[in-house]
Amino acid sequence: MPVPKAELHLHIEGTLEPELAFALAARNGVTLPYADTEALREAYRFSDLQSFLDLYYGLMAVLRTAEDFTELADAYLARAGEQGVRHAEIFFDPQAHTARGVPFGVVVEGLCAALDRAEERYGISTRLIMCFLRDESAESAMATLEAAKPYLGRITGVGLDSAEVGHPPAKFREVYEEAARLGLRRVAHAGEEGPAAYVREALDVLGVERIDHGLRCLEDPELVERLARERVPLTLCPLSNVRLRAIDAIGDHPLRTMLAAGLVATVNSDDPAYFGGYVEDNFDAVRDALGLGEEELRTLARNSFLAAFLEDDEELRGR
Ligand code: ES4
Ligand code: ZN
Repeated sequence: MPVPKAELHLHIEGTLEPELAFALAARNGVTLPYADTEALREAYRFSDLQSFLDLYYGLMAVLRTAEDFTELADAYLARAGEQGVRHAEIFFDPQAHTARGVPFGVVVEGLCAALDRAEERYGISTRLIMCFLRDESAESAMATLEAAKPYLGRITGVGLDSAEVGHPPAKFREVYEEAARLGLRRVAHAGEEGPAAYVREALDVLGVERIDHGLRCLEDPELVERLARERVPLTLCPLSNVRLRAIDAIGDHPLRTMLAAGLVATVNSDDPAYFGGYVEDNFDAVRDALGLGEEELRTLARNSFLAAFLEDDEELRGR
């Protein structure tokens, strides 16, 4: 039985498995530039973040209707339940859909139809976090936040994802200020491919409560000390780091060093359909490669509930 855990770094579009992609393509009359699911899987050999993002955004062409988003989310939640997930904070990329003519409301209503049944069907509580694409303009992010206003009852927070290098957190200062005024929780990807300085900037300029990835914080000992002291959770994604070549091999993952430094590390799956495994597969991979014991695995699971945007009573149930 997998240990009960919260998943805090999961892009719903990154759960699109090749079989569902082809089924949706057929249903929606979309032609994919791959002969079949096998040919598509063959293309999942990434050299860096951008090479992944190009394929990831391309494949989203098959997601068109609210039902498509419902099916996508329901398939993820079913698998997450099998992997011990009791709480999931789910990222989505509204701009990747609105840019293709799929309205914000269609995406949110589609996702929520699945999320609303998750507690009853799979025993999973859920939250939605909308991410801004950092390689798009701050104006586009602000317009997306504006488009979200009718749906804020369903959205817990904002995040920042996509191509990191050259798009520092400070570019989105005003957007995050407005998000805070609206009562939204704040997170951001930082230190995945970008430098430790981006992690610092996400904390100081955007006021984020968690850092997604944060791997490169290790290049700045003072920052590591601060993250540990302030108990800022890091949502690590070990299999993602290997597939996107942030590290050479799973055995090189610095998770052990991070735990020893007192960092509130969590283990998550990022884009499981693309990176070779869901969250328990990530736990298994680091356990086997780094020789983690029961104690460390329990700490990781406990950290996931501590780092979640849950109310106190919900957090206790999770543990
Ligand atoms: C992402 Cl692994 C990763 N990094 C940044 N942005 C993303 N969006 C989806 N997956
Ligand atoms: Zn991510």
